[in-house]
Amino acid sequence: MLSIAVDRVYQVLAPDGKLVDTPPDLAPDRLLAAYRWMVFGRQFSDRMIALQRQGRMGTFAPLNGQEATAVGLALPLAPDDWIVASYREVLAYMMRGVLPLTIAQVHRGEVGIYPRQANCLPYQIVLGTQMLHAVGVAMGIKYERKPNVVLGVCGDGATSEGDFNEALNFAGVFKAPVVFVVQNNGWAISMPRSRQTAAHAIADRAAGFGMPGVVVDGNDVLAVYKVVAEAVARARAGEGPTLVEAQTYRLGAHTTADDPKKYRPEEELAEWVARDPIPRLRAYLIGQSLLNQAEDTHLHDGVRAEIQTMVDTLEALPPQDPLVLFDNVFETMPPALASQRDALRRDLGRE
Ligand SMILES: Cc1ncc(C[n+]2csc(CCOP(=O)(O)OP(=O)(O)O)c2C)c(N)n1
Ligand SMILES: [Mg+2]
Repeated sequence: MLSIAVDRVYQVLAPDGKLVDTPPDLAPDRLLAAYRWMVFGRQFSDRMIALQRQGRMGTFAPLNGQEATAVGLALPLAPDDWIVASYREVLAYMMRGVLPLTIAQVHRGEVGIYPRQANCLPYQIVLGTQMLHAVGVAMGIKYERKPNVVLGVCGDGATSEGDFNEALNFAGVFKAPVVFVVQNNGWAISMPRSRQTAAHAIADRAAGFGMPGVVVDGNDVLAVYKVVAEAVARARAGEGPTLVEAQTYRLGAHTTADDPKKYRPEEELAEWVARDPIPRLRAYLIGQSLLNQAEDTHLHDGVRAEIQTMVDTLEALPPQDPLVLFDNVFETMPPALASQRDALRRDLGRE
């Protein structure tokens, strides 16, 4: 079993940044890097929303408010571990080496290629499917007797999909080296968490799959790190999967095509603004003398400049050749797809 109790929401940092439990053994440079990634995620998300509003970007799913979960789950992984996730976790993918430019390209409707060494499968939009892929990768690792672990990540809504349940059941039976993380942000578009399961907590469902379940404060990056690190160590030691429920909240809309004011109470948002993960970690870092105001301003400016360079690069790219759509899917293209590609080529006037 895990050392962390299941019957409460595990926390290391209170919302004011004060310690309520032992912090993880993370060197100052890693703590600062985690903070910078969280700031990066917030600014990236804000910029993507602004670009979409200006007609310069396609639909985007903001991650504002969920930065601590994305960063906390990626932080304990070894380079050869894997993350198999969904549209809300692009920040975790960037930490693995997927370029923000690539993520932006994908959201503009282009084909984006992840570096092989990032060990991320293309993020899924078909809810819950990625949990099966995660278990598949984990079983491959097990057969090959490699020492690696897979993180499968989905939202609270995805837990109602058959795929989620099949994935956890199979992983439990075969002790796949996988950690399941549910980003419970309280909502699946306009559907509240209470409609996904009658269980008290999503993590309580772990018992039915024969694995431990933990509830963690998803707005506390140190707590997410500790819980995921322990679950990863279990999986690596051959002890099987764990279900981690990270309780968080999306401060913004489901996507740029949604208006949460139509279905979410204003007071709920205010409650979660007070638990914002970024000021929480900043208060801790300042309290530990690892960051001061001038350094924080400098860090924010550096992130802003990096994102501006990314946008400039993106907008200077030549239009992508539509035929790229057919590449990178099959090692040997099946005849049906080849004939579709040829038809498009003819339509484009390129005999
Ligand atoms: C199988 C499937 N059904 C429905 C949808 C439409 N859809 C897209 S996002 C979403 C809500 C997902 O909620 P949740 O799993 O909690 O993730 P969140 O968006 O909150 O991160 C729905 C219903 C989909 N993408 N895939
Ligand atoms: Mg959700």
